[in-house]
Amino acid sequence: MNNTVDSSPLQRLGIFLLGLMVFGAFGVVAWLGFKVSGGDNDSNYAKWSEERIAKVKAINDAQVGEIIPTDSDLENFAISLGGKKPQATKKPVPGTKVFDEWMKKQAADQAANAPKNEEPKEELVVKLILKAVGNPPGTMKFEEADITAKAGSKVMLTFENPDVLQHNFVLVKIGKKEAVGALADAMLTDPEALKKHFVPTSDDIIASTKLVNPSQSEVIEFTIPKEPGDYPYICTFPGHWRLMNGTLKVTN
Ligand SMILES: [Cu+2]
Repeated sequence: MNNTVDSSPLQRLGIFLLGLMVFGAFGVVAWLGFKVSGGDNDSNYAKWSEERIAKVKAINDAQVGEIIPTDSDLENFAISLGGKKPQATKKPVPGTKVFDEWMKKQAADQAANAPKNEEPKEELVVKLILKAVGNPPGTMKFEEADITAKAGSKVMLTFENPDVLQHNFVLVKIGKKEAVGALADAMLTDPEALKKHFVPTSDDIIASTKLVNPSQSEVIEFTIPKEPGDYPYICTFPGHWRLMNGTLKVTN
């Protein structure tokens, strides 16, 4: 039996090329379709995302300042409207005129009942505690080598003196420890020194306590400087400041 159709190599090549063309044509059509439709390319995705975000934003913006009514709120309002009562249900349906009126009425009521501009609240007072070292007695040091406070804040500082000597707390401007310390030492010869609680008269002093007796304490209130930095504090009893000093770290 020899009924097979024999084809020449040229015919086979022709069929092969035809197949290749059909395959390629499908590919081109698919690619074109993808391009024309926009496909899932990045620019389209970004555009669609922007549109979605804009829609959500519009919905959110429309709701700002509005109140979400409860079911009973809506029902009571519908009943109060009497003749305008919606027929199908007693509840105003969101999106209807009645519902919008209800929302407006609630917003107006809320605005009318809103508290008037309140008095500005009292500034926050931060409490700080500073102690003289009491053990061993006569150490002439502050227990805290540094304390921290926020620039411009109001502080209530408690200075405790458990020592056997008298001490005070004097806060001075940045870099003025030595200058004020020298004035403190000079008070040894000042007949008014005790009256002044051994606090020198100087523009470099920001805040100070009186001379605090052993086992006593004093509370002072003052405002922390607005400029951040390291503000020294010292005890201005003559001779103490060289040992008895610390740093108030003023931060933003
Ligand atoms: Cu002292």
